Amino acid sequence: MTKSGFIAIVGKPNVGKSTLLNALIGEKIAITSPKVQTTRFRITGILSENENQFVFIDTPGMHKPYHGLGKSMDKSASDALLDADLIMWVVDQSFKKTDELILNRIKDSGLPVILVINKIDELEKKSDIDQIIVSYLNKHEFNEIIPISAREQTHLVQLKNALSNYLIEGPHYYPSDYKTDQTDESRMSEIIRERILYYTEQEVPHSVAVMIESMKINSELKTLDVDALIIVERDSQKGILIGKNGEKLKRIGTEARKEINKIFELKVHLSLWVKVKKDWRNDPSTIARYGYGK
Ligand SMILES: Nc1nc2c(ncn2[C@@H]2O[C@H](COP(=O)(O)OP(=O)(O)O)[C@@H](O)[C@H]2O)c(=O)[nH]1
Ligand SMILES: [Mg+2]
Repeated sequence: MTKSGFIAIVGKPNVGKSTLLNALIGEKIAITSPKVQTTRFRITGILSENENQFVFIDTPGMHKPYHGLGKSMDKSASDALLDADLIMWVVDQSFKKTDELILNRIKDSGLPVILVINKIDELEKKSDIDQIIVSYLNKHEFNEIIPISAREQTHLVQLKNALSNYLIEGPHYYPSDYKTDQTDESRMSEIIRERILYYTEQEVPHSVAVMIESMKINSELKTLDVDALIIVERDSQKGILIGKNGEKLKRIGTEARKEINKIFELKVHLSLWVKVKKDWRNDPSTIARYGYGK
């Protein structure tokens, strides 16, 4: 009998939700970075193993939003709970007052919750893990509590076994070789954005949107020609992105292309363009157009 389930991955920004998704699927499905609020919309990663199909929903971190984009990010995180069969709450430290927002939402959902303590590779002693566990124990009746390291891929088998107990008998939702419901355009623009996050600081990473303007197969050269548009909020940010003699933008383009080539079978030619669109993060139509409003 086959089993499947939608598993919402929730947690604060930066606890390692997207890293965990990629580790579980074994491919870069969602981009990751040390900067908060890297993930802007929900991303599905699908893992089919024998009779089990896990449909993971990676979400932007749940947080109190300050601008239009933040509101849409927080909403997509809480909406993910509506479609889920079970919740994986990822944390990387002891319970804090700021965890109450998430705690209340998972309680309201009434769904089974697996608490995942991530980044145990950073802890020095086993008793540090116990201390974190204890701080959550009286907050909720968790169905399971599992310490892992997404980065080092420790205890992921235990985690999958635990999750499989909460899958629901029935047909699989997706073909078994299907890994994500993201479009190719979305995966490419996210990879470009990941490189931008890596090379920029402060406001710039948060002010950037990337859109694939065109994709054309060049049958002579057997390449895929991709034009991508990078949108920023201010002229000064455009200058920072392009860099001296265009060097930074060139580096971003080269590294993004290499990553894209790993995923897609065709060799990619990538052209990047930068445009200023003032205050786009507060403009609902722009947020929707860049795919963050869904
Ligand atoms: N040491 C350590 N770092 C991790 C682990 N998992 C994720 N990280 C790092 O935490 C940061 C945030 O990760 P990300 O997956 O983008 O977090 P998200 O915002 O929750 O999706 C990145 O720098 C990751 O490399 C882990 O198991 N151990
Ligand atoms: Mg993320």
